[in-house]
Formats: sequence, structure tokens, C-alpha cells
Amino acid sequence: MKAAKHILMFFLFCVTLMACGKKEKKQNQSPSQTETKAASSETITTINLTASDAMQFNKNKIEVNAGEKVRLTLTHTGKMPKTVMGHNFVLLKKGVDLTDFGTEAATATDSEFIPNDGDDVIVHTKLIGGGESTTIEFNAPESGIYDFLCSFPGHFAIMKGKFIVK
Ligand SMILES: [Cu+2]
Repeated sequence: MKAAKHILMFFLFCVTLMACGKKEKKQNQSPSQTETKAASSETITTINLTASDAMQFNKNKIEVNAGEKVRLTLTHTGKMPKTVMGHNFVLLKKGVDLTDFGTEAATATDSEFIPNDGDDVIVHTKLIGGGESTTIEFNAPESGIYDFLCSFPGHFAIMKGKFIVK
């Protein structure tokens, strides 16, 4: 009877040890997982830009930090097709005049309104119609203030804004 009690005690001791061991392992794992998650969310900035049938972006100012990775999603919240109400997001290089670019872009019908083989552009999305969505990823350029626009003919008068890199 006494022996049985000892065995039982020893068994309980083992179970306790195992439980503690497991717990410790779990505790060791979770902080590193959190760190990884935090690190990746720090380096990728997500921007959700919408464009409507009313020919409007939901933002006229976008702010990011120099060197960080930007994931920009453009969503066309309207219903009109891209032949009539197409939208894109075009980020211009420094020194490129928005009106000049927008005027020239209107004639670039074979390249979804991106003229000069994209030489004036840092990055751009494809052209989308109502209900569509598109995502691009790029590294933020050096600090400064850049222009962005939709280069579909006539849209840049309203669909434009400042892309500010801090
Ligand atoms: Cu547009």
C-alpha cells in the first residue's frame, strides 16, 4: 500500500515535470513568433486606395517612410467598365509635370495610358474597371513629395494627389 502510494507520487511528479517542460517550450516559442510578425508588419505599409464611378480617389494624400516596402491595393468600387471609367494608380518621378504627363498619357491607348515606355513613372498599377482590384508592391523612393494620378483620359484633373515620403 505504501509502495503504491510512492509510485503514484512519482507518477504525479513525472506528469508535473512533463507539463512544466511543455509549458516552457511553448513560452519560448511564442515571443519569437510575435517578433517575426511585428518585424514584417513594420516593414510593409499597406495602402488601400479606392476609385469610384464618380471619378474620384478616396485619398488625395498618401504618406509613407523612405525605404519601406509599400503594398498598395487599388479597388474600383464602381460598376462601369474600364473602357468608359477605367482607373489606375500612377506614381510620377520627381520633376515630371503632372499636367504634361496626363495630357500625353491620354494618347497612349496601346499601353493602358502609360506613355514613354513608363520612363516618367516610378510605379503604376494596371488599368481596372468597376468591381476589380489590383495590388502592387514597391519600395518607397527617397524622401520627398511626389505626384500620383489616374492616367485614364481626362481623369487627372480630379484624380490626383500627393505621395509624401518622409
Ligand atoms: Cu480614373
